[in-house]
Amino acid sequence: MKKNDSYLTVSDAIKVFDFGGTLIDFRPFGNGHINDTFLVRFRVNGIEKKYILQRLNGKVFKNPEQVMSNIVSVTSFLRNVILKNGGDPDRETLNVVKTKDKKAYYKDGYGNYWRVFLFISDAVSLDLPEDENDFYQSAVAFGSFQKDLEDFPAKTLFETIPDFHNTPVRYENFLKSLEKNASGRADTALAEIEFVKSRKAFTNVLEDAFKKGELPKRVTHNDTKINNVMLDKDTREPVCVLDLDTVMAGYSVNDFGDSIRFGASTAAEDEKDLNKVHFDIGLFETYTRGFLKGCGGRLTESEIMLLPEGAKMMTLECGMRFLTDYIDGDIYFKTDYDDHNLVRCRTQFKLVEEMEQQWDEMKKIVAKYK
Ligand code: ADP
Ligand code: GN1
Ligand code: MG
Repeated sequence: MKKNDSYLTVSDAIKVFDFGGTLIDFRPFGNGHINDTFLVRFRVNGIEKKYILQRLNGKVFKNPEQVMSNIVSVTSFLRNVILKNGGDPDRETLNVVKTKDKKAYYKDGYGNYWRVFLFISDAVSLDLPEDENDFYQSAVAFGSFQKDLEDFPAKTLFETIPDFHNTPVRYENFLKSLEKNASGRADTALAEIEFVKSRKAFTNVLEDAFKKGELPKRVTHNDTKINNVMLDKDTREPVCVLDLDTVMAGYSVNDFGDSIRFGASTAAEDEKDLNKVHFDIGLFETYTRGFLKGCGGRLTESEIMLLPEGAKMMTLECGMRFLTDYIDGDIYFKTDYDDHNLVRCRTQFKLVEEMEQQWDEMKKIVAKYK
């Protein structure tokens, strides 16, 4: 956070919420690309209690009230499912801590939105799976998320970021950014721009399947990176799905696909050495197995057969979003250095290429699980 930003200080924001007890300390936390996240520690009756305080990214979320409304309704629904299953709802879903005047969030005088969740203890959020089982368990977690929200009416959710995973619309936006070239950087990304343009036809595949009735709209998470799930620190089994800002109606295959683009890679999303970046088909199969187990038979046969399309679509779309942001001048994703978004888009395109090379194999794998 820059010192001269017009922001309420974190310590002032903390005073607004109903923590009880005395503040021990707070510090920046996690590796999200969007919100500002802080770990806040309090002492309540001699016991240390941890919370997550977040300042929502107002550039990304134009209607924070709608974001919070979606989160409150989805987590209330999940609470009941967890209770029915004999689980611990304080740990297995996000829990909103209200402000002293009983609101789910606080809007400060600068227009920034703040919110607090109970901290999920004794659990880990990983930026890369440490072994295959971690990836498998994250798949079970996101699959179960589908199953647990099966009876939640998807239509009642606000579309908090319009066309978030509508790839043809993303493609049109990419062309508009290119036309504008606000950063003047388009010349430095000619090969990457060509890569996207030559895949225009593919961007329509899922929207077409939806129009043909082959792909239902369900409640989806829409940001299924492994660091958005918490695994138990000892058993490494799923505890809680986090980062519910983009819960909306969407395609299950995109939830599947976003995890693949991030976790079935042999390197980090921003690895500069492309020789280290490969699509790992073994991990693709591992995730397929875990996701479908978590879904518990809820996906239709045509959805299962479109899982490879979801993987390629989310990887291409995310690369295109990084490239668009690079051309726009880094206005959306947090970046640590000048070419960060360009580096990120290159890893995604490398993965897309390798998926294309192994397409028949991917299709064979999912067919085994129909
Ligand atoms: P962003 O949208 O910026 O990715 P997240 O909501 O994913 O923000 O939070 C960033 C990180 O903070 C997560 O990846 C996770 O490591 C950590 N985190 C978020 N909420 C919690 C929570 N309730 N308990 C423990 N850790 C959390
Ligand atoms: C953002 O917030 P975070 O870091 O979990 C982004 C995702 C991208 C991802 C790329 C709201 O996710 O869509 O896939 O970065 N979230 C939003 O790492 O745009
Ligand atoms: Mg996150």
